[in-house]
Amino acid sequence: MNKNKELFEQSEVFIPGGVNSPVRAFGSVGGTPIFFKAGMGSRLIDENDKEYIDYINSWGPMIVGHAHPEIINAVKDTAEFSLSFGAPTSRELTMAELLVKLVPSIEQVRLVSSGTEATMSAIRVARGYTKRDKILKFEGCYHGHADSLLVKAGSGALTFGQPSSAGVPADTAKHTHTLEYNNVTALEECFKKMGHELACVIIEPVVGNMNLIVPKIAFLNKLRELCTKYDTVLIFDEVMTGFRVALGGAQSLYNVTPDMTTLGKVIGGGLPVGAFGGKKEIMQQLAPLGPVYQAGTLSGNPVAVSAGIKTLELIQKPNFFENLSKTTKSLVEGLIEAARTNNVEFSAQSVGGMFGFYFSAQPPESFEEVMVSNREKFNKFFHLMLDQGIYFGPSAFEAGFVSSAHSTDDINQTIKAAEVSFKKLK
Ligand code: KE4
Repeated sequence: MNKNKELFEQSEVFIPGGVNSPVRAFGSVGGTPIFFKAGMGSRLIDENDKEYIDYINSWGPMIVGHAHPEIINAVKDTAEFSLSFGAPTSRELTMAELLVKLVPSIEQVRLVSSGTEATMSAIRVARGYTKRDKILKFEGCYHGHADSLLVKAGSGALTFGQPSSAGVPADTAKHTHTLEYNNVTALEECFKKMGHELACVIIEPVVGNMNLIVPKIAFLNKLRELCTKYDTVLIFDEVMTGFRVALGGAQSLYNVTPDMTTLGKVIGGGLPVGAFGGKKEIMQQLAPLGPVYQAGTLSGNPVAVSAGIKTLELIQKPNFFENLSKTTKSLVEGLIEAARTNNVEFSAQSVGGMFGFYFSAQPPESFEEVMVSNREKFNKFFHLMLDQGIYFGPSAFEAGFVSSAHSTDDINQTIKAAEVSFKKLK
């Protein structure tokens, strides 16, 4: 009996859709979600004891691989002295100092328990600081599931073809304006029309939620220029790109300095940690100093922060990102070559430790272009690879992730499986 099927059917009785996050349900690729019971390094083991090479990495956090001994020990060493105090701890100070050191645009930072809390709080601070209500985001970008951000969102919201979610009052959504990503003209027109009304712009500086989309540098520069001109807070949502595309995040890659940054995923090392930070004068708006309220029972949780601190220590090792980028590039190049030799229309690209692949001749540069890539082929490829023990994200609208635990053998095994899959796809 396939335990995944059995567990999924039981889960559907007690949990909506059988999952605690929609993308996990395999809704857009079809088939039964895989229930995992263990991970180590680049590998996952499911409940049928089948082994997979993991390219989801828990959607980014597991950048040094699963069950890294030093992270497990850091968690154990902290947990044995209680799991939570609801009071300040020295570990939160260590984490804050680390984030300020590694992301120079962050002068002050507050820890929360998820990326959604980070972006939701950053928006509220920006609105409190500017005393403006309107916000601007980009179609296909996903910033978590706070009401004002579930407007033409990406990731699971896109996967299910519901870019704007039910349950979000029109009165809330009306303050959220959306533009096409990488469209400089639309940006200029929008600011000319409502720049002085915009509290903030929130953007994924490299998009990972409508598959991987790379920014045009002119677009990011124009965005920075306009936010400065109109006193609009520029928020880089680096929940996914932070400590994933480079040690200093996408802002260090493209040399564009935001006013605020949101973080998550890698900074928790697999445990629930998010963060938002930026200019001190903006962050001082926060209670207990200022009028913007924000709080959290488990914010800065010592056990979760210990996993994050250890992860951030490990990724600061010399050449960590050079090696991670090299491994990710070799995966992408191998996939492209395997598709080419089998005459399958395919493209792929990577930025640091994240990658995207598309059944279209070129990588998409906008939401519109993503929507025309061949989803049917993606879904077939996904399952052909899954059957061979290669676990890519179960959606054409997600990026993939490589860890420092992925070996040359893992990459070679993946490419071999891709050759078999492309042959069948032809
Ligand atoms: P969380 O609330 O899921 O921790 O973070 C929300 C978030 C915010 N900003 C960006 C750029 C993000 O990518 C995310 C979450 N990413 C998705 C993956 N596309 C999480 C996976 C899921 O929803 O299950």
